[in-house]
Amino acid sequence: MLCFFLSLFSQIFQSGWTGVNERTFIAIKPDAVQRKLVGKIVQRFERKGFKLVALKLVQASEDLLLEHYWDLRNKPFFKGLIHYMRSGPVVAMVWQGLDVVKTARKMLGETNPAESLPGTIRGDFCVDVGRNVIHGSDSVLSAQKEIFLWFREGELQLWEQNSAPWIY
Ligand code: IDP
Ligand code: MG
Repeated sequence: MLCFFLSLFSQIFQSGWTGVNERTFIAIKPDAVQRKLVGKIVQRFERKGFKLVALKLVQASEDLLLEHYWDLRNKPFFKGLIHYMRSGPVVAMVWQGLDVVKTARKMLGETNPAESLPGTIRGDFCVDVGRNVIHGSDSVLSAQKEIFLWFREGELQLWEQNSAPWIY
């Protein structure tokens, strides 16, 4: 286990996934897809100035979700969470930019929409903690783990964002 984390740490720093190249994993959950919120949510990250590196619509398998939410396996809501996440397709994305992990979490709001300020995604688009429309990695390390879990190498696009000099 320790070896796994040490190797992830060294990968983060060797791969240059820091500074403006920092990446995070964002998933638009099945309720938001059903409620036609995909465009509005993607637009918030675009408008902020972050760079889209990967995007796909996926029906997540049980195995993938068990691994993704492994830390929560002993929570009373775990079974319901897996069921919710399997109830329809998810829009899986990777976004890149300066401090993107922390900033994206701020853009999402709190886990419970009732505690999320207006102006955040959960504050504006949902009311129930069990239907909170979006996932975002909570640290650079979990972002790295989640990106490897949800995407294959070739699915991440390397491209020049023309607006970068106007953002940085
Ligand atoms: P996060 O998504 O803000 O990081 P976590 O604590 O990692 O929050 O929980 C993962 C997901 O589990 C939440 O986004 C939410 O969908 C679900 N969840 C968390 N707490 C509860 C709860 O008390 N009841 C039902 N679902 C919950
Ligand atoms: Mg979490």
